[in-house]
Amino acid sequence: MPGIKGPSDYSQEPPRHPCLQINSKEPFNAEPPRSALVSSYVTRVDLFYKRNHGPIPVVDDIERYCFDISGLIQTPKKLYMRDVRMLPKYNVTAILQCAGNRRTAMSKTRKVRGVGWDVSAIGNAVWGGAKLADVLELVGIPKLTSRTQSGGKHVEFVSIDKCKEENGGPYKASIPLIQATNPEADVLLAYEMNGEPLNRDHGYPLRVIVPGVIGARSVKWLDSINILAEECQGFFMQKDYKMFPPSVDWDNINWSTRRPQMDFPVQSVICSLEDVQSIKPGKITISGYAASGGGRGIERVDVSIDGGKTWLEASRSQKTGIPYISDHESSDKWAWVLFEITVDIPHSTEIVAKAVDSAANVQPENVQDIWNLRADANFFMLQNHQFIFMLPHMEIFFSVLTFKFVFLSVFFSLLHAVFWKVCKPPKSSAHGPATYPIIGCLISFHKNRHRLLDWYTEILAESATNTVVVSRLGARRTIVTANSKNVEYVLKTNFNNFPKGKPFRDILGDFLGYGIFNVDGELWRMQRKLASHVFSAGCLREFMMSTLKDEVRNQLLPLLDSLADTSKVVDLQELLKRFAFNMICKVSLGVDRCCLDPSQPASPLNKAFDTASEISAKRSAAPLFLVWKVKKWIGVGSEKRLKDAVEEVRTYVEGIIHHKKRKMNENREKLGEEDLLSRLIMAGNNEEVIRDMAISFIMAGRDTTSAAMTWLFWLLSCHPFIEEELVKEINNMEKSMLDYESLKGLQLLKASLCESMRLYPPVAWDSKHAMADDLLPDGTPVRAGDRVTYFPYGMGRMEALWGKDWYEFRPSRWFIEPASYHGGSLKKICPYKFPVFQAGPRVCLGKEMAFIQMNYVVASILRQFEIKPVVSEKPVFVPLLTAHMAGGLKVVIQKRNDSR
Ligand SMILES: Nc1nc2c(c(=O)[nH]1)N[C@H]1C(S)=C(S)[C@@H](COP(=O)(O)O)O[C@H]1N2
Ligand SMILES: [Mo]
Repeated sequence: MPGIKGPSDYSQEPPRHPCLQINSKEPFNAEPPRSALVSSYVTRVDLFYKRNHGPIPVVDDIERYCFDISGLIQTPKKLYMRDVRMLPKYNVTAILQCAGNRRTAMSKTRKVRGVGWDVSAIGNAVWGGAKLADVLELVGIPKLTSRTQSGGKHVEFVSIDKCKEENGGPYKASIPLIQATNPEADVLLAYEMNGEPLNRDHGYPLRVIVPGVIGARSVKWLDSINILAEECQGFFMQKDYKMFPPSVDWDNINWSTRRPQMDFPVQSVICSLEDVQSIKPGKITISGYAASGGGRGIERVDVSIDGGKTWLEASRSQKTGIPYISDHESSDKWAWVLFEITVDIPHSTEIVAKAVDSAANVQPENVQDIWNLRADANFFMLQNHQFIFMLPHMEIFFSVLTFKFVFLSVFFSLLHAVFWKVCKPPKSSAHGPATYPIIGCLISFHKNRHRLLDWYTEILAESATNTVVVSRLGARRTIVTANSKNVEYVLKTNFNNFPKGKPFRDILGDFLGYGIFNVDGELWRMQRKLASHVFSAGCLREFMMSTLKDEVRNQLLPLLDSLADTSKVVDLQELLKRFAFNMICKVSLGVDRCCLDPSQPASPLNKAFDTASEISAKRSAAPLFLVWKVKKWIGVGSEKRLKDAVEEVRTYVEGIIHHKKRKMNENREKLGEEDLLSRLIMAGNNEEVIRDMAISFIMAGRDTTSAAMTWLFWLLSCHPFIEEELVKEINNMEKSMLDYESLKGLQLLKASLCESMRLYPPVAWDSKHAMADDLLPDGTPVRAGDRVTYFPYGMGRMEALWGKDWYEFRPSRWFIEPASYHGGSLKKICPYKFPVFQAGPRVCLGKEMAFIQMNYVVASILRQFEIKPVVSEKPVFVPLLTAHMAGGLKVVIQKRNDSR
């Protein structure tokens, strides 16, 4: 058609709002955050979901733009925009909703295909345009015609965009003629959306709006209208957007047995609780939308705060000032209804909403019952389940522990295996069920057993989606991934399906008890809430800052001074480890240090921690899990020593708790204790939980930061230029005293630390265990019980994520403008691309503190001292206990000449 064309590539896409969550980039499919839906009755255009199957058409001359109406009619006609505008203009408030809305939730039950959508592939808009019934009168079809004289019964709308599904042809769809010619059905040829001309994404210059019917029939960028005897034979009418019973799957599907889907079913979605982190027990307001198809009103919305046992009715509304009455002429029949209810919620609960429409259709209770192959209009099937955790998300410190055990168990179960197959998805994993050819075998595994991390990194890099599936006869299937989309899915999007799982609880339970690292579900939520509350208190940061200053000034620097005087060789890693141990003991228990000097013996508590963690780690290293179980049962060998060490740690911590409690009782008025333990006690927790939490904190804070700093010092010794720049940055600081504010200015230092953790992450691997069958975003199927391991070490080394020079230590890659180190700003790096602090609900709570501590320590050392490693070979990264440097880092320390 003149005036408009459909491009064959994506070089001319319009600008879009950055808040949209992109489900597919080309073609562009995106939806807004849930909160955007309930924030207004009419959805903003820029936040309205966008659903495309090809590149967005381009109008080059609106004057010449026209469309044909032809087919089984007497007088075919060409219509221009001015002809359409001449007809009476109607404004119809109607939702547009994709049949794929909520497809993602659906796919959690069984595998479905298509672009994934959360709950926001829906919007409510005021559409302005001519009624199709009036337009069809122009070609001689009277109102309320079900069949033209020449046998036309359907109205087909054809667009101009080029769609893959139509083999490069245009998108098209049809509706029955009787609906098209019924003025009451309000089918529009719309040129306005919310009072503005349509924008390109939504069909400029002219689109069809079929109210009450799935969005797929509302064809955008109208190019022609055909009157047909049969419904449209296009892909989206015949091979898509149909519903099938659960017995049908992709192998036995017969598309012609079902009618194309038209009206959508009744449904409701809770939108207000998107940020579950901010929810606290007590009064909360639950709000969302409810809608039904075919112009049916919403009779009721029921909300349950006990998982469906009892129900409360929510209030419904549309336009302000007008009470909503379903199916009344004062309400917008094609629009959605917003609902709201304020409830008092207990600690943790499951909140569910369900809607009933004016035809008494009720949203079904269960996904499984009504699962359908394409998961179209899956809102049929889903009540809006939302699990509300009361806890802000984030794990304390690095998830060191998990990592160790995961790694060990993966490593050694691999090592002792007899049969191997390491499989990876085929490079071309476009569509259809992926097959997994065998690529690895016993031999290559054995050849690589000394460099397992790098070997994994290599096979992940070779895989098209940076994901491999490792399976071994009789053992748990393990999916190892370095794909940030997958990582986001496991750590956040479908968090509830990926708990740590029992395998870890078993191994670590004796040591960590019910500590936060070692539990899932309710127990975890409770502790997480408590911990994040404690961590977010501003005074804890102050306490940690003053402790840090004190420890550096009075312990670390004097020790380095004396070491510089003697030029003795010391293990910097051990020194930094002890420093970190002292810090964490002070901050979490409020007790004093042990000796920093590596040549002096460590404190008994430090030693007991070492023993307990080492033996726990070795458990998973045992060739057979049974070995340690048996040993434990009869209480011999390493298991005996573990028991003793755990006993010692526990007795010690319990002693501190008792002492604290006594002191707190003695002077009740002075409750302002600053350390974590005091806060836990004040929060009134069970003593065992307090003890286990404190032990978990210490474990986490113990030797993660020290490993990161050790690697940084080594990397700097290989890159003297960067060290020089760093020293400049530190000396350029306005104040000579380092404090919280000035630390934030040390951008190059922060970038260098990130860069060191990218290459040598303190947590090299971490795993979760799937509760139910699932599908990762890259198409890898997950079965219930599978282990899913994300791999920060490999991720830091993926060309796909960091470019060809990933192997280089180059802090400038963290800057927005790499050329200007000093004063430049750092890029925001997606946490799922760089998950060294984990990410999502269990993200490390101590992340900020870890950075403050590392910045402060490194800056304090660098400004006064030079660290000279005494060996020059490349150190070895051992990810077993913590990701430390094998054998430590032996250095001599010298005073820096230009130090202030
Ligand atoms: N020409 C054309 N029309 C189309 C589509 C398309 O890809 N091309 N997608 C359809 C689908 S599946 C939906 S859900 C709606 C989405 O409309 P929106 O992008 O304006 O929200 O448009 C429909 N009309
Ligand atoms: Mo759609």
